[in-house]
Amino acid sequence: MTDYVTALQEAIRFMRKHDRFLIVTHVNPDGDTTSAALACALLLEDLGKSYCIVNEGETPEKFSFLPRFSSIKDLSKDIFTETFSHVIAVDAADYKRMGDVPRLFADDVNILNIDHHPTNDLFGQINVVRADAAATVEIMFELLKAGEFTLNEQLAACIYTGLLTDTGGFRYANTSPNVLKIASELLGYGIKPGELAERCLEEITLAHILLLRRALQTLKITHRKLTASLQVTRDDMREAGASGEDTSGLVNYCRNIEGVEIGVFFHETGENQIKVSFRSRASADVAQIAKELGGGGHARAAGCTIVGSLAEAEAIVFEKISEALGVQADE
Ligand SMILES: [Mn+2]
Repeated sequence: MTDYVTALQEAIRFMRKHDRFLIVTHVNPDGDTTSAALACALLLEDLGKSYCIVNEGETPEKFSFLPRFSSIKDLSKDIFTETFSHVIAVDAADYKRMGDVPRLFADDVNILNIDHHPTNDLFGQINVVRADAAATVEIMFELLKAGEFTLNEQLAACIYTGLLTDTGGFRYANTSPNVLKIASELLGYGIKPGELAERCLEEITLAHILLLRRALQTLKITHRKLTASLQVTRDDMREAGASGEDTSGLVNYCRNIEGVEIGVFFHETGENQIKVSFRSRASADVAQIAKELGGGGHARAAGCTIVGSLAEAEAIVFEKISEALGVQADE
């Protein structure tokens, strides 16, 4: 058996053996981590186990159609009276990605780490990590098969949603034969692909558009037109009535410009705190750039947080991009 198949078996043993679990999604949760957590919850229910799903903050309302969504807790708002010895982390590339949630961990904690990020540092006691999986839900599907769980419409909706969001609607380079094979099987369980795509990918909030209007005023084309970037300040967020969720997708406008290799989005999330999102088109490894700045991700999509002003963050990021592309920012 390969290490991966062995790890899947260990994960199933872990879920069968213990009774109560903490399922953790990553900070700024997306469709994949949320869907993977809910799929995990459904599998645990199937085994007669109890669980608590926690994110360090809010989980986007747009995923509220998913089964058990209302059971996801917000560490910053909800009250917790217990600690957990058995933790399942989904779609978190490293320990830091769980944010403040580890404060709920017991001293004797055992972590099952299920993830598909190439930058995953194997922080669990059990690590089910496959970097060539398109999404963590793809691994959840393999776990479900390996454990001989029964697939149903609710599980199918979770897994399909994670695939849909992490492949950008089956468009990104990670859309493998396996992804489409799984999607095809899931459609046999009565889920509605048009409705799911509408909810996850098409529908945008008014705040998002108002924020885009402001962000576009900051558009910068640098590095011989190979880089495009946008910025959003806390004032922009306030005036657009936007929450963090409304910034999602803004970075794609940069990357989508003809000829641009790297798209960058700078988001001032606090005093001297800048969240930076990267997207690349074909060759630049933005995971490497993000990792050098204390973040992580995938070759085509990555992110990090920089301490400093917007201007300082821009200078640091542009320098890293110059090194990666071999082109000065002002050329
Ligand atoms: Mn993912």
